[in-house]
Amino acid sequence: MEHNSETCIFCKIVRGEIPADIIYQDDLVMAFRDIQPAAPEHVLIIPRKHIASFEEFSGEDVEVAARIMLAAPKVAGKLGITETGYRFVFNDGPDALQSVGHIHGHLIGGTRMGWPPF
Ligand code: IU
Repeated sequence: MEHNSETCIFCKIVRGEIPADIIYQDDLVMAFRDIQPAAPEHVLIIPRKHIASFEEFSGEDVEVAARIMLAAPKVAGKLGITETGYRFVFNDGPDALQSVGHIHGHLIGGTRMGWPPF
């Protein structure tokens, strides 16, 4: 898994080196469409800062963590799924199948989902 901000694919998106379909951004977070959508609407919300996992969040990142959560309803509003609802999921570590080592929340919706996810 990627732990280096120089080569991290999501850091490249943050730096504008790789294009992305950006839905929302501010000074601390960015939200863009997943390239392999798992649902009719699938947006990733990430910190601009390279934070690999929940374990890497420190006390300095409280505002970043809050801003990720605050971005979710903004993104849902732009996607038009506020009323129908959505899921906001973080995969952290191997059992959760995290594949990109820059923490990201999957905001998915636009369809009726099932639970549990396995
Ligand atoms: P995961 O929870 O780490 O497995 O999620 C990684 C997601 O990043 C996955 O849904 C990919 O489709 C998505 N993604 C992307 O949107 N753009 C990319 O360049 C790469 C992965 I690499």
